[in-house]
Amino acid sequence: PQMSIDVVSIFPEYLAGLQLSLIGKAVDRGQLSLNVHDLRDFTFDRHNTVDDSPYGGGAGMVMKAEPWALALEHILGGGSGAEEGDSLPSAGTDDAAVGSKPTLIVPSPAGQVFDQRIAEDLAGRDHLVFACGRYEGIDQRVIDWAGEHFELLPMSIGDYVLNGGEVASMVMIEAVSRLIPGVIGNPESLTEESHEDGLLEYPIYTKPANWRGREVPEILLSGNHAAIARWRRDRRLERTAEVRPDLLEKLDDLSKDDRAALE
Ligand code: 6GU
Repeated sequence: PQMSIDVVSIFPEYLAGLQLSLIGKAVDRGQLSLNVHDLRDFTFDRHNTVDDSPYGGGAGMVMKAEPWALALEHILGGGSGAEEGDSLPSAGTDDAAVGSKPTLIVPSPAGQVFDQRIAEDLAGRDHLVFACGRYEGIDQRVIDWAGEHFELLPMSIGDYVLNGGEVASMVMIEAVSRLIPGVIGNPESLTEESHEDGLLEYPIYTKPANWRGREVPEILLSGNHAAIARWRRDRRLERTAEVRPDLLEKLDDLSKDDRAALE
C-alpha cells in the first residue's frame, strides 16, 4: 500500500465508519492499509484499566502511560506480530528500513490547527499513527517517550472542545486519504476545490433549468466557456469576501479582473 494508517482508541467501533465509501475502497484496492487498535488490548488487569486520577489533583482522569507505550510498541513492530483485533494486512511496518520515523498524530485542542496544507504534507508520508485520547488527556511521559520513536504532531481540528480524539482523527484521516494519488476518482476535482487555492467554491446547479420558478443563471446555459469561467471566479471571490475575508487577505496574486470583481 501507498500508506499505512494505525489508530489507537478505547472506542475502536467509532472508527468503523472509515471502512465506508472512498477510504474503504482504497483499503480494498490495497492503496491504503488501515488498522484500528483497541487500547484495552494492552492492559492486563481484570478491569482493563486505561485511566487514573491526576497527580497534583484536579477534575477528571488521565490516561495511563503503559497501555499507550505497549500499543505504540506493537505498532512499531515490537515483535509480537499481528493479533486479534488487527485488520489485515499488516501490524508493524518497516519504517525503520527506510530510515524515517512514522508520524504520531495526537489529537488535542492544544495542538496546531489542522488545515489543507497539513493534509497535503501528511498525504506524502508512508505511516501515520493516530493516538486518540479521552478524558483529560494522556500522561505526558509516554508522549515524550513516543517523541523518540515517532515524529510527534499534536493536532487540533479547530477552536472548540470534543470529548476525545476519535472524531478529530476521522476528520484528519478523511482529509488526508482523499489526497493519496489514485484514491479519489477524478484528480481534477481535487485541484478545483476550496482551500486548495484559498477561495471558496462557486455555486453549482443541475437539471431542471427551472426549479419551482427558480432559474439557473443564464450564463451557465450559454456555452461560452471563457465567460462561464470568469462568472464562476467572480462568484468565488464574492463568496470568499463575504464569508471568509481572512482567506482573501492571504491571497497575493489577484488579477486586475479579480480586483474589479471585488469592487
Ligand atoms: Cl483534535 N481533540 C479534542 N479532544 N478536541 C478538539 C480537537 C481535538 N480539536 C478541536 N477540539
